[in-house]
Amino acid sequence: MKSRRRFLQRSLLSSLVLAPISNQMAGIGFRGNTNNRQRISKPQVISTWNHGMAANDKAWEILSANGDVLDAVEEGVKVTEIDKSVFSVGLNGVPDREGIVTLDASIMKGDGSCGAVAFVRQIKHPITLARMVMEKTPHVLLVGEGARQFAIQEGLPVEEEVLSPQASKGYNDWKRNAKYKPIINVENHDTIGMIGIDAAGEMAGSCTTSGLGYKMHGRVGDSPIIGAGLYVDGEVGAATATGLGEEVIRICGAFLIVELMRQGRTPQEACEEAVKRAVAKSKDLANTQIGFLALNKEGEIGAFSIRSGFNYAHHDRYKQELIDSNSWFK
Ligand code: SD4
Repeated sequence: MKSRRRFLQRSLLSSLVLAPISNQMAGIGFRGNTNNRQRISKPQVISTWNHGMAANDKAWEILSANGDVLDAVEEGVKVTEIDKSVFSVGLNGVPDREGIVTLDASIMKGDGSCGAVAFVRQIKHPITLARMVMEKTPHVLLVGEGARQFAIQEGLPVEEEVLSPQASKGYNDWKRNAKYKPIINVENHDTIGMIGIDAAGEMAGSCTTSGLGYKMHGRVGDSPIIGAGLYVDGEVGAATATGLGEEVIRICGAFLIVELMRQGRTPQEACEEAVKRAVAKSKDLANTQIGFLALNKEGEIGAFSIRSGFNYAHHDRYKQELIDSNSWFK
């Protein structure tokens, strides 16, 4: 029965793939008003910020070859985790106020399977560790030394704890200027959150970050909290977040967006409503940025942020592009 359904879905997909360009130009496969026309197609992958472009390229290699969407969202963000030019994801990231890089990551499938790690040190690919928590343990979230030990037990490489030259310079400057006080919302809003859908409509998401720069040691943000930084429900859609994690956790951001979509909102409407909620509940609005991305099971996307400047990478079979999100404050 399931394979028949898949076959029918695939057949429908092939007919869309083969639809002549004139049909596409005429609007077939598009939805939305003329200012916000969206191509509705599968597979698709979206991810936060411009480092999402390279991550999407990797994910697309897998999706376009009919690979597993979970592999796509894991392999995609692994590119960012080891990108030496990214200072907000992976071991190259900005440290906490003790000068230590601690990482958070989560991964989730449309059937509700999920895994996460938080406050973990020395692990090159926290997203892979999060997937191992999901697939090899009865748990959802491992933190700190326990997560690191699990990684060692599973044979994941453990890296030496050395700050990159840029991170080290930034840390020393910060110590001089911030006088070692914890500060909220140092500009470091560059978590990668990725959501993918395959040709058959299966969905998965991933989220990985070094978290807020110069955070207090032990601080964990939204990214590894299922329902805050990431949520996927294959019956409805998926959402991910970037920005000040405390404010995202307060409103269960990603879960809220998925539930709003379940109630009939489009991904765009759901992201806008979640931002509205965050703005209303914010403890420090003047210093807060949050960006949300959403994708529903039909393949429609949404994005919205509190302030301008948030962008995201979108890859479908037509092209890859970097898109500026609309925002609450213009
Ligand atoms: C956190 N959401 O730890 C993350 C920070 C970030 O883009 O950079 N988001 O709160």
